[in-house]
Amino acid sequence: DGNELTEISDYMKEETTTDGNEELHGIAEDKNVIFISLESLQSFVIDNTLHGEEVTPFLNSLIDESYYFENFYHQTEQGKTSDSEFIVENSLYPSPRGAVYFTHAQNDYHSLPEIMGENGYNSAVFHSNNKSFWNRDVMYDNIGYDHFYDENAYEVTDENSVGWGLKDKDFFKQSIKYMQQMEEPYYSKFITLTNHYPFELDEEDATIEKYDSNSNTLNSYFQTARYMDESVEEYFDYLKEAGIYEDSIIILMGDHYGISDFHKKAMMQYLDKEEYTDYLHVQLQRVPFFVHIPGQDGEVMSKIAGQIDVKPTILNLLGIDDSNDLSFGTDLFDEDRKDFIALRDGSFITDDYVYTKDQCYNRQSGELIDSTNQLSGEGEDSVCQPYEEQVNKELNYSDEIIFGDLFRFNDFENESNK
Ligand code: GP9
Ligand code: MN
Repeated sequence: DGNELTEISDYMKEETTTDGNEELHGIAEDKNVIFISLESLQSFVIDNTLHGEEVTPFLNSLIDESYYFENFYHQTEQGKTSDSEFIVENSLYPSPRGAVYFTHAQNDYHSLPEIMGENGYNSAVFHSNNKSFWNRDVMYDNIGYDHFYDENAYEVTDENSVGWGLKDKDFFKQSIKYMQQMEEPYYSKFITLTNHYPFELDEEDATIEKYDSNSNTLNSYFQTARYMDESVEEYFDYLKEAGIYEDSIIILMGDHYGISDFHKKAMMQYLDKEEYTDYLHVQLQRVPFFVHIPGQDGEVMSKIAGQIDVKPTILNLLGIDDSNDLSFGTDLFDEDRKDFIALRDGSFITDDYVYTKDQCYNRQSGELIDSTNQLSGEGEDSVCQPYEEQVNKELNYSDEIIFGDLFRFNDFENESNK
């Protein structure tokens, strides 16, 4: 039966259900939602330079006209891009191992495309890869996407592809004709590809010099990140030309890290750090998150945030009542928010602390406050400990929902779920 769900949904109502920011509630009502997944883009390149040049000039310029979240963390695990999609669509955590998109694609979910569909939205995903990669075709169908423009929808040639497939600039260019056919309002998700490990790029597409370090990966990363930045700029121009721009909110998000801790030395060199600490590693899990609403001024948002919060944030902007939803995230514009961001490995970030590998750090300074290994004697608890318990509880609850397919016991339409 669904008794397990009662405890979990009580927890969610208590901890994560908020009314949402009132001022912004419904501000994007009936507007199209264009979501752009920025492959492997980490925040450390945003507003940063290489050889005296901005790495991502276009995205940097967007900071002035968007809500830009500078302390936004990815929460993915082995399912990489598909995990980021899963988190955004469901406001649940991904699986501790494997990819939910493969292991639990047939579960009952109450996903973003489904909820938006109930509220008059058409939905589509645009991504030029084999449709069954990450089992996307099966999962998308289950969670209510109306259409998937996969590799077959694109003209892919030797000239217009590199690395994993169609170059991002060609991808966006070829997508516009499909968007113009979509009935408004729509929710469309675009998944970029060029800035993917091992960050290959044709010479003619490179507009910034490579970095010079012992890591070819990091050296090339800046070039493909710049290429992606330019592709997004071109896409914005297409949207303006097609008259779509003014009627749409555009959300951009990095899906997960691109540079692993295998490249410590090169990263330390680029960031000018003496040491690659576990604290630094957690801070490098920040990915860019932009919300662009036409007619709204920009603002840099410094509060901690994560992918888990995207779903309730979008629903609030659209004015869709999600009080019956079950999610672990909260509206990012609401002051009254849950006060931690959990990473899938149990590390977490709060306003004051960063916790990882049994160590509790001051978030601002990076100084080690205490380490569980050193604490001894009665009553001597880490300041991180209360959070540690709640983080583990929450991650376990999410696993229970997914592994037990618990949402099949919940009727999200029913008022009694409140
Ligand atoms: C593949 C693309 C990249 O379709 O989404 O996948 P990733 O390796 O980043 O999960
Ligand atoms: Mn990815």
